[in-house]
Amino acid sequence: MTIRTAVSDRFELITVPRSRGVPSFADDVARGLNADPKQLSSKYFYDAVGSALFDAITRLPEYYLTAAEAQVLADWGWQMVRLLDAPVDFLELGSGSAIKTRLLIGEALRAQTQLCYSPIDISTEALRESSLALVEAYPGLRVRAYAGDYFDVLESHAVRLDRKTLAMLMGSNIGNYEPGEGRELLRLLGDALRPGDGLLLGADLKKDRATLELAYDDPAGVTAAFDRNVLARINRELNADFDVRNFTHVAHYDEARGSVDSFLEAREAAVVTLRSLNLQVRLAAGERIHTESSYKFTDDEIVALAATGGFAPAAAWHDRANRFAVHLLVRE
Ligand code: AVI
Repeated sequence: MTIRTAVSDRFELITVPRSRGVPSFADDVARGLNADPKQLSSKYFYDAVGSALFDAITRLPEYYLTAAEAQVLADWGWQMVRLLDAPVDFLELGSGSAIKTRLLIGEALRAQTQLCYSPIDISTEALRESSLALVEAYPGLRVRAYAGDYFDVLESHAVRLDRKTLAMLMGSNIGNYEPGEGRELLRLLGDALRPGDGLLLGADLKKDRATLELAYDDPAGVTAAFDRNVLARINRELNADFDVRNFTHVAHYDEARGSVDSFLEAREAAVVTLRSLNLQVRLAAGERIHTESSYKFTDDEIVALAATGGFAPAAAWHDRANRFAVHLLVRE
């Protein structure tokens, strides 16, 4: 059952609950720490502290992805919103970084007088904050926001699209899904759209190991703090006693899989108690917990992935240093 709230006359918030059978944070953590090798899902990075640390990451010179994508949008956004023929509405997976979303909204409102923007985000608070700021900034904008997990929202068929739609999956978010999950997400997105609708897909390009590993292990230690925060979150929410300082952040580019993998490596052997889960976990010295995969792509791989959702390539743009790609794909 979805819950609709009219926050203002131009901002409606639709809450989509978790579907049954989806594991909770506690179940996922228990399963991941009992697994061999140990793992924690990167989706749990983003509590309030983790989101603030990720924000700081996007401003680091080593984490070039955000600036590179912003440059592509600044250079080519005018073309992106016009290639589908106005008027369009936007559907974004993610509540949108202020700068990038505003760039495209601004461009669209130069080409048409009205725009409906539908962000989907797990965080109701992030949605509320960014949506209120957007309707205030743009008189021609209406926001219909969906609070929930991308998969739950798309599977619930709660998304209402009245006009031709340009969907957006930006910021290399697709890179955090294992390939099978990424294909499933694109299939669901393809199902939600109609033939002729578009998808802007922002993905990081394959490149040399040194650049990639530095982007995910900055010398100032912000990414290390971001990674370790997941253990602090487990301590806070599941009454556990990880000694966070015993874990070193490791980023390794696995060239065969095309993924930068992040791990937390125990310096010394440890026994951790998770009281809420009634669970004890043993780690050997040097043992790693896998915390994130960040996949990198070639242009051909992006096109092949999008094809699984029924999308055909229409146009693609790179930043001036060829580090990051934004593809426009059209639902067939
Ligand atoms: C959100 N996501 C696309 C980021 C990435 O590049 O995989 C998360 C991140 N992890 C470490 N640094 C940034």
